[in-house]
Amino acid sequence: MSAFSAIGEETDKDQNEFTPGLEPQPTWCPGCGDFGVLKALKGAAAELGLSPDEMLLCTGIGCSGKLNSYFESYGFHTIHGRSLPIARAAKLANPGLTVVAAGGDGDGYGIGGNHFMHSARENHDMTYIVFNNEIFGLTKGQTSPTSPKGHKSKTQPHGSAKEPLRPLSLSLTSGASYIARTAAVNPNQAKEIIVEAIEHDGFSHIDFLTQCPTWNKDARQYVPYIDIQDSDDYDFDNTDRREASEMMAETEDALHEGTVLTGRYYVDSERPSYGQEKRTIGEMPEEPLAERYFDDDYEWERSYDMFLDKHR
Ligand SMILES: Cc1ncc(C[n+]2csc(CCOP(=O)(O)OP(=O)(O)O)c2C)c(N)n1
Ligand code: SF4
Ligand SMILES: [Mg+2]
Repeated sequence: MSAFSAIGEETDKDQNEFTPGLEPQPTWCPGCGDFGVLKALKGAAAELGLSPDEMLLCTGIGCSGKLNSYFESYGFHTIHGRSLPIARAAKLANPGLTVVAAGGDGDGYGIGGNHFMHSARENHDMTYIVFNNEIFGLTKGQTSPTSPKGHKSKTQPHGSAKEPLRPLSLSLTSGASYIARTAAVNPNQAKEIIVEAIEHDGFSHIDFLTQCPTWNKDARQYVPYIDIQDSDDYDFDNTDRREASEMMAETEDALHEGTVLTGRYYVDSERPSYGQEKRTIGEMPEEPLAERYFDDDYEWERSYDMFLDKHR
């Protein structure tokens, strides 16, 4: 068993392609849910037949942000809350790349919340994984946007007086076209969801419940969970916006009452991604922008000259 298989067994040999040659030991604490995300992402990349040079993984800052140190692909460990704008720029410059952005609940729903909303609204073709452990892990357990009301921490010693943010509902109203919730305690479901999210052409958001046994002592908060697609109790059409919205609200209410629901909440395969919209109006390069540097025949358009021509 490698250092990366703390949760679940290694089943697919090809996953090892995504383990860095110079294998850095993860500095995550024993039992941390982040191992489950790494395991699921490696499994998904292998199942999709991707190779490390076809992928870009952009991460934010936090324990979650360390993901790309342990995942072999192109990587960009960005600044706090800023993985999405970097990921978007890379996707626009090189449309053939499979782009995954990842970060924590503080990173993505707090300081980076604005980027989350607008990346979803614009339907950029990428997968965004948010490690939701309901606290700031790296900085030692402060209250985060998803901490439940009443949650005690060093920053809220008498218990948080704030209602938590509702990530699934926010994602839907912002415009994400694939929305799912999974949990590190089930890397198999998580892997399947990541596969679907990467295959989806548009902005895919995965709210990934990850336990933090060090700073959020209720580390088994995500066990047991229910898969809404496998349960007869939840019959809804996840291509219908209104039904998806109701299912999300029920899920978000249930979480803090101790019932953990996971699954695919919304899938809109009809809506064109941002890249597709840009291609339609002739504003999207077919080849990676970087190739222009090697193309002797390429006629550079100077934006300053274009500006002058337009206003002469
Ligand atoms: C601009 C900026 N503000 C604050 C910090 C300090 N900081 C580092 S990680 C972090 C929060 C991490 O929480 P989360 O995003 O939930 O990730 P986790 O560690 O829980 O995976 C903060 C506030 C920072 N690095 N940069
Ligand atoms: S502090 Fe929490 S989130 Fe960070 S590595 Fe340890 S268990 Fe994981
Ligand atoms: Mg966190």
